[in-house]
Amino acid sequence: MNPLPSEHLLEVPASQARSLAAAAPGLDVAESVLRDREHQRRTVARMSELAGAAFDDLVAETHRRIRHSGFLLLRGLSPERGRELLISISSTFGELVEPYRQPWSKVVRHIQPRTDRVVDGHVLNEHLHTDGTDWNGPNDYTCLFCVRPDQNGEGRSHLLTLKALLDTPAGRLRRLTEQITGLRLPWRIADELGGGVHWAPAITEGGQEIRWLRYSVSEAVAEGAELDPATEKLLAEFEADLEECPAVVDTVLEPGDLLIIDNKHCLHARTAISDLATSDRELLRTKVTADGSPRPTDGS
Ligand SMILES: O=C(O)CCC(=O)C(=O)O
Ligand SMILES: [Fe+2]
Repeated sequence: MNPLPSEHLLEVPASQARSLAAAAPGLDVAESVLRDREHQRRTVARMSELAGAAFDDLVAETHRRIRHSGFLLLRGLSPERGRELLISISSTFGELVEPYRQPWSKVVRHIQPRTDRVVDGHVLNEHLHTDGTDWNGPNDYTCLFCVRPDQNGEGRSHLLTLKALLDTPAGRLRRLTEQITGLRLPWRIADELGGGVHWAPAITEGGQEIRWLRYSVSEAVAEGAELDPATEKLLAEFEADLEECPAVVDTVLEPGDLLIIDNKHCLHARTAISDLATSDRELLRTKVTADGSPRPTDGS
């Protein structure tokens, strides 16, 4: 486990953060208008107009830095303006997507321990995973804005880039990673997106992209998709060994941190929280599909 390497940290100067916070009230970030890609584009343009170089330079630097790094932590933004900052910055990466279209589903999701999804006594997000594994076309970016960390220092963030995983020194995890690469697996698609099973590899041939949450494969198998016992064993071992990978980065999000994750090139998780009901931890999350990239329901 490693502390956050400097290549993944972008410290926002206080003056820049002040300009962005001052511009935020000028944006319309009501949930009701957020599904409209044109509105998202206008929000970016408006932020650029109001904050000027403070926004344009930050966005340019963020895009430049994340291109090869897998994830980037922007530190020093105003925690009081999380919603506006998250929306305006993440919309520069593409469309903010929310394909469930249910009364409970939101473009900007509040992530709180008491509503985290628990399966077999474990919160799903405690396992290193990528997002959108139950969509045909997973999102390209996941953006997490920290409003408040857990009061006991739990719920630390873990990150593992695909590059670091593929560079794992010879050993069991290396072998499992090689075995899994290119292997077509069944993924259970969310009922809200049409249900059924979508076949795709967890790691594409040549190690270009990763899609990983063992639960989505297990759900496809429960649904009748056929997977031989040797592959099921391989997936269980891969899941367990990932957590032990020496390249995992461990860090705690602070109020005003914006973590941008390249969802096809980096796994993420949070560590366990002992009392889900009383934890103060609160994040805001967007999922982004890059313009021109497969949409959540493409190919169904
Ligand atoms: O709580 C976290 O830090 C991670 C949340 C997460 O994985 C998600 O919302 O997809
Ligand atoms: Fe996630």
